[in-house]
Formats: sequence, C-alpha cells, structure tokens
Amino acid sequence: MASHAPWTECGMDCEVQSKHTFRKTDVLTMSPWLAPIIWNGSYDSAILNAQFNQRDVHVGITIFAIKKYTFFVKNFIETAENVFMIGHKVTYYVFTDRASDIPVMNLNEGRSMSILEVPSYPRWQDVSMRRMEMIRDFSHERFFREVDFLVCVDVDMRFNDEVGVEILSNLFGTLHPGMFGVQREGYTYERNPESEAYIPANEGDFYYAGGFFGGSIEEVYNLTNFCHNAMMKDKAKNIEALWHDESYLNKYLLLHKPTKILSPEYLWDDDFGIPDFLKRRRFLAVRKNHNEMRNRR
Ligand code: 5GW
Ligand code: MN
Repeated sequence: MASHAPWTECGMDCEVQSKHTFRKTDVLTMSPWLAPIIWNGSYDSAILNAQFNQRDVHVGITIFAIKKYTFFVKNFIETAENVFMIGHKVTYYVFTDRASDIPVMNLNEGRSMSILEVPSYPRWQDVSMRRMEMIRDFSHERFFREVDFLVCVDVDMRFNDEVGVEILSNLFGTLHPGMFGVQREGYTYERNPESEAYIPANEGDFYYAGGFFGGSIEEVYNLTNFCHNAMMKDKAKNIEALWHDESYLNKYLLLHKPTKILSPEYLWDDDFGIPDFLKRRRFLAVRKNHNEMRNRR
C-alpha cells in the first residue's frame, strides 16, 4: 500500500492560516532540523522587506563568466535588475578572464557591479571547481567589508520571477531540480569512500544544486574553504568527485546543516517540465548547446 506523505492527503496545496501566512500542505516546508524550505506562499515579502531594510542589508551576488560564458552576463543582469532583491543594495561580482567582453550595464539605484579578473583553466571541470577557491579568496579580501550576504550562482541562467530577501540566512542551499522527489539512495552523491566528498548510501538529507548557494560572508568562507581544500586533497590522490564542486558542496551541507533551504522554484530548468507543485519558476537555466559551448574557446 502506498504511503502518502501527510501533507498531500488533503488534496489541497495550502490553507490560509492568518492574514499573512499560509500553511502549505503539498510540499515539505521544514527540514528535520527545523530549517525553513522556501516556497511561494511560505513567507510574507512585506514583513521580510521591512525587516531587512531596517538592517540596511547589502547583498553580493557572484557569477563566473570565464571564456565564452561572458555571453550570458548581459541577460543575467538585465533580468536580475527586474526581480532580484528589489529595494535592497546589491553588488554584482563578475569574475572573468575577459574583462573587456563584459558589457557596461545601466543599473538601478543602489546597485553596482564589480569586475574581478581571475585566471581561466583549460578543463571546464576546473573552471567550475575553482569557483570555490576564488569565492573564498575574495570573501577574505573584500566581500566581508562590502556586503552582508553572498548569493553564489551559475551564470547560464535568467531571472523570471522575484528572488528577494526570503532566501537570505546564515547558510542556505537549493534543492536540485533534477533530484526533487528522488529517494536518498538515488541521489548522485560521490560514492567513492576514498573521496573527500563521499556520502554513504544511508546518509544525506537533500541533494543540493551546485548552481545556487550562499549565506553570510563567514559561512560562505567556511563552505568554499572546505570545498576547495577537499578538492585539493582529492586531486593529490588523482580523484575528482562525480559532479565536481557540487559533490563537495553536498558533503559540506551534510556536515553543516543549512539554516534555510530554497525550493526548486529558485533553480529550475524547463527541460524537467513544469510540475504541479511548482507555482513559480524564479530562476531558469538558459538553454545552451553543451557540446558547442564546451568546444568553443
Ligand atoms: C564550459 C563548458 C562546459 C562546462 C562549463 C563551462 C564553463 C563554465 C565555462 O566555460 N565558463 C564558465 O564561466 N563556467 C562557469 O561555471 C559558469 O559560471 C557556469 O554557470 C558554471 C558552471 O558550468 P555550467 O553552467 O556549464 O554547468 P551546468 O551543470 O549548469 O551545465
Ligand atoms: Mn549552469
């Protein structure tokens, strides 16, 4: 007999609890360690905006545009200007090896862009993995002086709906859109016990996406430092985890429970379709021809 999750039994997806809040009943809204899982209808933007305005919060968002991925920057920032942290101070940190390819953009008030020149690596796996080291180094050198929170995301993306302060917390991760609804044993964690990213079959809370995490500068420093060091230890043994930086991120977030978890509304790819539980698609993968992008220089 199929066992229903208790929150699906009423057949409705939410009930009004008070003027401001809804109790969602279709999806999990709290982790076993009591971290909120952020879905449409699980928070009140007006209350949170007032709260974060009072703290005069400044949010940094890091993107990497190495080699041909500079192509994605314009649309990323244009769409972010419409819906990302509206009414709050924002700095876009664009890490690139091709500063001259980054367009000059018109930004709204309270928003700025910093271009950070960094090296490129020949292997795309290293381009992706070295993000951890670079975020760590810049956290230490300047982020901690300039911003209160960091949001670290993929650049081959566009914003399609609001992403605001509801995501902010000391340490947050995002549920991977391709692993939603998959049982723990099916998660694509690193399964080699020799790897620093190893997670045994009977462990693991969620499968988090490499393309959207963040938190306070201190927490992001700790996370990126752990991941980079773990990758270096593995590299010395000629090991590279299955999903590169994402595998090490999953190991870190298993050992250090996030204080907020973002639902796949915050990282969706229409290649997975548009399921019923998904009321908003806030941040979407931009379709790209993988082989073409991979082989371009
Ligand atoms: C290029 C070819 C294959 C895979 C990655 C790259 C690549 C990634 C690159 O040439 N330049 C670059 O800046 N990146 C950064 O790594 C981008 O910020 C990108 O969003 C991130 C992760 O790579 P993705 O987005 O291609 O990975 P998936 O898992 O989203 O396909
Ligand atoms: Mn991507």
